[in-house]
Amino acid sequence: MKKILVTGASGQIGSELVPALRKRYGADNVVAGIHRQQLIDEVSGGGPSARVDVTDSDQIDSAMDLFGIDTIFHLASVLSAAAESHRQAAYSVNFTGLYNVLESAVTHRVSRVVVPSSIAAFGPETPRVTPNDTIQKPNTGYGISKVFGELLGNYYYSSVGLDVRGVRLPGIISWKVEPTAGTTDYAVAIFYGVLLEGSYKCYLSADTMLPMMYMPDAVRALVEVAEADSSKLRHRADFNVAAMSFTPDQLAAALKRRIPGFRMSYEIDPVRQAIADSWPDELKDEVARNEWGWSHKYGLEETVDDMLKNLSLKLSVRLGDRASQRC
Ligand code: VAH
Repeated sequence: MKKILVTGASGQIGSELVPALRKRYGADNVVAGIHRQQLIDEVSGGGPSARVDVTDSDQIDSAMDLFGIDTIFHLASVLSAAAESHRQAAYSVNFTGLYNVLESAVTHRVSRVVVPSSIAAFGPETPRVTPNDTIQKPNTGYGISKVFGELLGNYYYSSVGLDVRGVRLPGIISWKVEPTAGTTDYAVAIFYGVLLEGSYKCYLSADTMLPMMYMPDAVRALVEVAEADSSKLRHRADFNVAAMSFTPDQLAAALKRRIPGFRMSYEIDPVRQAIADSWPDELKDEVARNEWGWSHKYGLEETVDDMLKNLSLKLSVRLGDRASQRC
């Protein structure tokens, strides 16, 4: 892995994966691929970037040629809720965009492609506590695109000879860049609500159990699966990785233990509630632990403490002031 391209580098995960890869592989060796959104300063000022609209194979090829890319982390995607209301855009990015990236990788003899999947790759018939290899049948456009990505990634490995890997990520919690139009985003927005308003109105029901992961663990999972010894992998683009599972009510309780005056309320969004209800409660990740040594480091308590510490600094909110406030 000498010259890396990250597509979707302006997104929630890309904004933190790029700096982590630059620290590990050298700032000049990691190209931030962007389409519409702007890069955060840390990414735009920290190394090379390129316009990469994954629906335009010529733009991908140009970036590959210009920088001599040998590894791709393909993060560009239209997320779950947005994909339900913008089907054509989601198809272009999530299906055609993936195909374009894989074909360009073959043409340019790329050594490795990492394509993240998601808990969205599972559906209502999947066991709630979800093993690595089980029935999928997602009922969302985004989830179908994730199964497509897993199957196409495995096909390009087994039949085309391209080394494709991927992990099924839970909902990701982070403080640097807010997620866009996902279903698990409440688990990030709630922290802005607790610090700025002292309250949060949640669009998922209080008992909606979902697998979640703190960003440092997610970035490490993507880097470690990319660096894993190929000879030890029996799976490719379809590894469950887990860290924690919780409900909005459990997250609210953890926040109230730290900020007693915090008020949680609920106004259900039926679209995102239906999406969340189709997803697993918990992922079993012993396959990733056995094949490439995955292990998470952040549980709910560590995540809440680190989020409050960093987000209060980002928002210039004195955490002590919030914590001392009563109802
Ligand atoms: C979403 N945050 O909500 C993304 C993610 C597992 C969920 O794919 O769509």
